[in-house]
Amino acid sequence: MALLPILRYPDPRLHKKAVPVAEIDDSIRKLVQDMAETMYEAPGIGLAATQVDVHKRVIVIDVSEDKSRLLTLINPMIVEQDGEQVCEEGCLSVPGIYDKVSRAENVRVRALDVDGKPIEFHADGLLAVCVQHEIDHLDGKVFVEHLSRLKQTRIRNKLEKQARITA
Ligand code: GNR
Ligand code: NI
Repeated sequence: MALLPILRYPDPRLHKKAVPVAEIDDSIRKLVQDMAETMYEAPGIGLAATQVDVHKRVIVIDVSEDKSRLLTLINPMIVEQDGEQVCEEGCLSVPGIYDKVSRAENVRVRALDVDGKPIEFHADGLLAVCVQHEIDHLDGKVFVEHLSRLKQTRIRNKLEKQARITA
């Protein structure tokens, strides 16, 4: 197991589009384990491979209270969605920034689990938000891109300044 470094906005690598996983081999299983460890340690409720600079369609999520329900989704897709909810979001790649984002309230998700078995489930509430947030990462999109250009510029300036101080 290993903790992986998390890319920070505005790193251009956060905008790469991840490719589907063709075969779930040992390297993918190791990636999933390391991503789960990294997510729990952060701590966060989700992590996309893009955030650890691996551009493959792999996400891990755990929205349970006691962090006992790891969900691994490989090649995830939303096959149905409806409704709208607004949630205050944060992101491990955009530390210290929280803002409201509007997303679908209900989603139907199709993916492979870590054994390569096809799974399909319904999600609402926070789990639905998290799945949409993570699939956005795989498509190279960070949650701040749902905000106004003005807010994006302010966030970018703030994090660039912070990076200069901590460097
Ligand atoms: O830990 C996280 N919390 C969170 C809160 C509200 C909406 C989305 C998230 S995902 C985030 C972890 C992360 O950055 N995943 O990509
Ligand atoms: Ni995120």
